[in-house]
Amino acid sequence: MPNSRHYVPPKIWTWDQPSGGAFANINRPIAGSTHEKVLPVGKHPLQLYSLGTPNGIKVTILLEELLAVGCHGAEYDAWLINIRDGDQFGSGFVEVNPNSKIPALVDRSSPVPLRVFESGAILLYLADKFKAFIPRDIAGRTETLNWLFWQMGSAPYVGGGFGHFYAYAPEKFEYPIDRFTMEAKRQLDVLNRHLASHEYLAGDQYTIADIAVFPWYGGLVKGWLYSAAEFLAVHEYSHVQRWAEHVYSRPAVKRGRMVNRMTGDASEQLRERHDASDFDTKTQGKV
Ligand SMILES: N[C@@H](CCC(=O)N[C@@H](CS)C(=O)NCC(=O)O)C(=O)O
Repeated sequence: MPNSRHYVPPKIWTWDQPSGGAFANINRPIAGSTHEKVLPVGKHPLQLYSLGTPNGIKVTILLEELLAVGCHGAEYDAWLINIRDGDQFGSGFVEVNPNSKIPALVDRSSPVPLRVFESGAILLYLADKFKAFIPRDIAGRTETLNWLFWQMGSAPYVGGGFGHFYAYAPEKFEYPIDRFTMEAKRQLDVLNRHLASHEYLAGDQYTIADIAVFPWYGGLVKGWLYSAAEFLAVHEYSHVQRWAEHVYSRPAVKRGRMVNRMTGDASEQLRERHDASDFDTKTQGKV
């Protein structure tokens, strides 16, 4: 890789060299599929194609929460999309999500299957469909959507910005690390100030806003992301810590975090989920 201090951008950028760093092998400047691959379909109404990343587990946490409150229509098959192997560029996946990113959902409960992509859209779709984890009153719904969309717009600065340059880039560059650390800490402070006087993000009810925010910012303060807890001094965000602990105490959150997971403790990795009993019998240590 050329030294960034001496890099002069050419007139027109061309894709002619590996960019270096983690994920370089899957990064492409063009959309569309790279190979033919039909997606599998299981027995349940909802078919989820995903991976246990912060964006992926938002959806499995909500699905487990819905099942826990008795929404049987939320039964789902969760298929593994291994993004490091390029599964997101298979033709079947691209038909469900032209943006080639997990998570993607197909609702097959009506005669014409409905595709839903973008984790925020999936959370809102499921919450509306089952009338759960989203307040019915306009003020509560609006505040939930405020935080849901805040998360969708903010987290890319944490993942694609801070996490990329702090943990994944081929070298440590001070400029982007400074820039994105500043922004990640500012976002944590936004949450911390709000949670100082609110039990949950949208008020006194646990909603899809908490489910969207927890995997990213709960993950940061719990030290799960980028080995960055000390660097970001996450102990300073005591209200976020309190809230994250509270959200994580929910059994459905613990189950949702296990689905499609490929890293960490083997007993917490349920690579695919097709039945509620899979949590007891099909985790990595057991298969
Ligand atoms: N805004 C999207 C972001 C999804 C996303 O970035 N997914 C990542 C994994 S967390 C992915 O599939 N990356 C594969 C790739 O970039 O090729 C959402 O929230 O659904």
